[in-house]
Amino acid sequence: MDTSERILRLIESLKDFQGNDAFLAIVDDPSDCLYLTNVESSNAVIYIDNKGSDSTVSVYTDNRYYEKFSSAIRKFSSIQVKVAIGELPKISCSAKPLYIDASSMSIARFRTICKDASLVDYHDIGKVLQRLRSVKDDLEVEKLLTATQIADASLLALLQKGILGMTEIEVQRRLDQLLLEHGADSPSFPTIIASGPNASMPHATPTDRTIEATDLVIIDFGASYKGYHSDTTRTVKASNREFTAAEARIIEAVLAAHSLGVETLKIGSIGNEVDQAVRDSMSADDREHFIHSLGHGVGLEIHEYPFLVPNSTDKVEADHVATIEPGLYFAGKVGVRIEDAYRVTKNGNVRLSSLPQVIA
Ligand SMILES: [Mn+2]
Repeated sequence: MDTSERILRLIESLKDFQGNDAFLAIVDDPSDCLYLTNVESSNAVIYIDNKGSDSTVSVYTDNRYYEKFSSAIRKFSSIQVKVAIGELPKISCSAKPLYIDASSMSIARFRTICKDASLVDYHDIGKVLQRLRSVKDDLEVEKLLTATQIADASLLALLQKGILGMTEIEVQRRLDQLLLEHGADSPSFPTIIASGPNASMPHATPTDRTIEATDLVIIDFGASYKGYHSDTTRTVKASNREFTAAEARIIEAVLAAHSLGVETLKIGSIGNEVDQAVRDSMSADDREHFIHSLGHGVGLEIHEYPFLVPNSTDKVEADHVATIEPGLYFAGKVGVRIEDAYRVTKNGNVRLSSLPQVIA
């Protein structure tokens, strides 16, 4: 999809938002601006001034990005967009409803923009933007798939050389290096390497602990590629040995929970229901050891709509891409997590990674 089509789709969604076609929407979340313009920047504010079928769209940035935005926007086929530098224009908000993403815009910026901020009421369009971005077009899926393939190949290369005797930090650095060598722009997020007893902490930071032959090691990592993120977790043996009976039991339980999550992730399912179904499928004992939420959408941000977490009312739609990542953690002993991202299709969903879920 041409990115200018995305702006038009946003305008249509904003008209539906409150059934009002006169509004001023201001978008300043960096991922939203990237989504709408295809330009990565640290300073962009998009004004959409709408009245009926008449839309004036302006991107405000600074000299560092002016040329990039101008050339991206020259290619727009379906809408006129103006690029400008300098101070953000002040607006009077009495004429039209003001639409902003309240979780993105700072109070400082709000006060800069609004002539009389103390009198201004606003309407939060955060969810409108999140939902628009959550449905991935083919180009986006392609980038997510490439990011995932880079991650797959990097993990296999890491494990081929082995990780026994290295510290967690050394493994983290090597995997990050492999991600770059395989074509990632950067890791998606700080790579998690949690070995042995450290693996019972779901978001452990890598330490200088040396990986031992009897360890299970949680590797949670991803590649960022052209703005899109992959997110995968595997729990691997540090040496060439059989799983112990206790490890095998935990892995089977996590795999069963994962499969149940995959079955439940389909068009029309609700975030909290997917999470709850997985929790309900576990034994009462295991349930105590599943200490985080089930999954999340992934795209321009590593965690985005739809959230598969308790209390989430997010509704799963076709072409959502979301992770399923159940885990079981036994404090000070062991942890197992298996995570993959799935694209929701009309027949269910399709896994993006081609790594085996348990690496023998
Ligand atoms: Mn994740």
